[in-house]
Amino acid sequence: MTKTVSTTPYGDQKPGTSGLRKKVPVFQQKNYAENFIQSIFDSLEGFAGKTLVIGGDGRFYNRDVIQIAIKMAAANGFGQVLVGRGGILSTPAASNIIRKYKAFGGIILSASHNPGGPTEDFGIKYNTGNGGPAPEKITDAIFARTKTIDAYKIVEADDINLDMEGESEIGGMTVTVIDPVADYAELMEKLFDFPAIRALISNGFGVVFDAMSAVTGPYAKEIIENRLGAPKGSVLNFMPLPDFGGHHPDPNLVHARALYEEMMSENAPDFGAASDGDGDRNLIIGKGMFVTPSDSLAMLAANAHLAPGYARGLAGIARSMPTSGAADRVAEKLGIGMYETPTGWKFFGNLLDEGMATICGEESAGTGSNHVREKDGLWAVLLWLNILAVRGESVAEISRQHWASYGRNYYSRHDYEEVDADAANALVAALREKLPSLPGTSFGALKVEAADDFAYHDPVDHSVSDHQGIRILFEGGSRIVYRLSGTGTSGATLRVYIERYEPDASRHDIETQEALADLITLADEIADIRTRTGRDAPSVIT
Ligand code: G16
Repeated sequence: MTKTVSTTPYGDQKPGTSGLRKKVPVFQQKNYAENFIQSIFDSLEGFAGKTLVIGGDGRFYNRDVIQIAIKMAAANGFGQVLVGRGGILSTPAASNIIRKYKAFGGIILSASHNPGGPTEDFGIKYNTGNGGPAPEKITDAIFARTKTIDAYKIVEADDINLDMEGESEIGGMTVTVIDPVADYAELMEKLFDFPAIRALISNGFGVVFDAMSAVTGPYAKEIIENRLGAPKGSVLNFMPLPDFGGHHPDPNLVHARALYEEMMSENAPDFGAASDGDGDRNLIIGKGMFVTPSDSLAMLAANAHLAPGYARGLAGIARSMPTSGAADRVAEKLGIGMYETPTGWKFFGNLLDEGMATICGEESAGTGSNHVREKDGLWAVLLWLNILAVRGESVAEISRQHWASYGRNYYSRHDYEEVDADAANALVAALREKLPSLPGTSFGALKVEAADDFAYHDPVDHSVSDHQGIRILFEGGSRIVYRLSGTGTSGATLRVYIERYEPDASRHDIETQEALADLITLADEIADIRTRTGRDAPSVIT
């Protein structure tokens, strides 16, 4: 039976860079999740009788909100829900399911790389029929609706058994519990040369993949161990846990430190990788060689034609603005389009749908292609393995050769997490005011060529997104970029992105922080970071 429940609005349901992310106790407030889900449905049109995909990264509160979302979908008139067994669907797998089964859209429950548990983070995001995150036009409409909502619809029914595959019916709607891995594994097998990767591994090439007790465990077990023949135990932390074992499922050099140390050790395997909470980010480390996400994008783009799915070449490459310019040099050499978008995978959607870009990437450990409309951690791992199998060289050799032919973009991101939001906003406002006075100014050997607040003009739908990050561009290709994160759940996170281009191959072996030292000092000086945030050093350096 469908009932309409009266509710009152919450004022804080503005979706950020990737959906609504809050602490679990916030989501547990009366009608909080229901209000947001109903606001999603109220912002969409024409879904009666259509299919909705629902799944999440298995974190604490996942199962509860899945049951709510199913009952609300039924009450709102969807014809079918496809839900992953156990409530599990990685973000890229959900994107694939939406596309493959021509669903109207999908609800993905995740707070990505943020920690999980009763007092940690949770999130809800809506993806459209192309499989990608809803564009700003829709997230703005959802937010507007959350501010006026006065009722939501839900059917009164027993919970669905999420642990058994098969069909059932709820309030006149069909619910199909599906295998979360099968369709995704099949897609990967189409894109990559599995026999070549299998041969590489059977010849003793060592692979280790850390699933960080998050969603990619079942996917990596099936693909890397079962289908590609890596020895049992190659996939670490493969059981998705509601609290990720108490860790941050964030595949960076801080939270995947153990993997990094293993890869830098004398007996390291040939290839180490990790993915995040919901399976869309990746970390790539060769024996003795960490590959930055920006470099990984450039190297994957330069070598993608070696994988069957990309044998015909790329139409174009897209990267978020703060991502290093390494990929731009590859696009230039290949004579293909290069697009610079704001942070947020949603901005790649139009470029992918229009066939303008084939591969996209972000400094925040996201890489992906037109095979789905989300970034895809395991996809990046498999493309690397395919390239390694064909080239027969190590990650370190491929990286060095890449720098020798294109030059090296030294790159680092410094994060100041959970700083006072007012202080962070004041810092950005002060920088904005300074912008007109900066061009032409010299700081030691560094001369400012241009300085602006990045605005994106979407070449497809002509929408404009302003205030996407402060850029200070120096002569010679160095850059400092400042922006506030849109994914945090408490206070503000200031991100400072620092980049220097080094064409000279004899200078490609400098430690990154050392290579960037003058820019790092200057970044603090120009924005007055220490004084304004009260912090002596960044909380995370990647
Ligand atoms: C999300 C977005 C990415 C973005 C990242 C960091 O990733 O999908 O496009 O680069 O957040 O955003 P911010 O710098 O605003 O924190 P994920 O993996 O968290 O879904």
